[in-house]
Amino acid sequence: KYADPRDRAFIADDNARLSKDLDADYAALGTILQRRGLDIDAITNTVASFGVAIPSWGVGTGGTRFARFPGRGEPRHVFDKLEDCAVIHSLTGATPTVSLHLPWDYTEDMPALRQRATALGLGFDAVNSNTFQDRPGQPLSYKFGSLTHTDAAVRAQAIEHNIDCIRIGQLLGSKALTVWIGDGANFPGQQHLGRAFERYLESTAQIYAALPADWRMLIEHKMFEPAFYATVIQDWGSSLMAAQTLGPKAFCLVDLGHHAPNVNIEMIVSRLVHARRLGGFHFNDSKYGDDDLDTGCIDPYRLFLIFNELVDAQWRKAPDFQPAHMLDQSHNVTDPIESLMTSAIELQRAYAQALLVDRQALSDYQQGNDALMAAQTLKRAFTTDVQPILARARLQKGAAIDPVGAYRRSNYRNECANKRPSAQNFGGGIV
Ligand code: AOS
Ligand code: ZN
Ligand code: ZN
Ligand code: ZN
Repeated sequence: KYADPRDRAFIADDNARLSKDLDADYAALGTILQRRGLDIDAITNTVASFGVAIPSWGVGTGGTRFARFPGRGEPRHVFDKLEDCAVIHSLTGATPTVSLHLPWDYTEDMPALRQRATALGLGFDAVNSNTFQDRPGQPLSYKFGSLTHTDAAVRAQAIEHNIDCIRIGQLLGSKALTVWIGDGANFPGQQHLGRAFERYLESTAQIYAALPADWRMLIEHKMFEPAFYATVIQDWGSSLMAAQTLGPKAFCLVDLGHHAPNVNIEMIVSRLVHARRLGGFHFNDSKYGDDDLDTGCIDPYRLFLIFNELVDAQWRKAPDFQPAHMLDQSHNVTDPIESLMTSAIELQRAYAQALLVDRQALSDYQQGNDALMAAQTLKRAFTTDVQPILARARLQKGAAIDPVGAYRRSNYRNECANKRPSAQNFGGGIV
């Protein structure tokens, strides 16, 4: 039997089974935190205010470079994707926005898309341009690059597409453009490393010039893939140089999977905060490369350490600090809706844990070079089970205490399988 998981009454009904236990757990945790001088309700309210954007490409099965195994009832187009995003937000209360990818999400009637989003209680975060693949009928190919191509005509086409993305984003109420390019070289000598970067700066300057006053441009770096020898914007150094060259509306976007294994990402975050250029995140997790696994599924401590830097920046009132939170994942063996709900919650978990850090004590231990106690101060926060805080934050907002459980009970996926018979033409997701 199908029940609409966005229906408040359905969620309230589901919560009724669980609220008594939650009250007890919440009270117990409240007592523990009180002993540490922390007010649990204040933390719950702060966590409740956290939101992360759902990537439109994340609600379908992503696939790998080898194959894509479509799931049942996948979204057929951007309107279906919005419906799934609304389910995620209704059940978690943590995903009020959607990040679109163009042209994958292109529709003739953008105002209608915006209207539908508003009706569903959703807004739009950064729009992503796509010059890493050719679209059917496109005059010039990106096989050898886009914004950094040796041929000025290809660069012009890529610039034009990015400016189109800004125009479309404006129709949707979006306030940022995320630019990731696959440009680079597969062989030493294939490309002049310096000139390619110069061409990048020239091209992006033209995109930057088209940004509305209240917009940001987010530059996403990535170490490799598809360019396996040298990627033009391969690291945060190149990204920061580009942002600083372009101007105050350009910021760096950190996709967690875009670094070499073992790279200290929280340190990069700290540096970008210092430079006032931390623009936002593509959250995901990885063990090897750009794995795009569910956030927090491999290394939750690393995620916590990143949030520790973010909370520290808030605590210190770092200037120009308002990073966009977005997910960027590829779901191959799970129901994407379940993965995205779980990931949003993992972000809130890391945030809640970071809020528990005794910052004054940490600062004192750091000042006194007490390495052991400084490390323990972080560990103590990280090892606290904040589950009741997360569940209460959801309950307060009319979302589900147990989002995955409620989702499964609603039979939403089954309903989609009936309503969306041939979801074969789902766009994108392999990168
Ligand atoms: C590519 O590796 C990047 O993560 C981009 O953000 C990309 O646009 C997104 O993953 C969709 O493929
Ligand atoms: Zn990304
Ligand atoms: Zn990526
Ligand atoms: Zn990725």
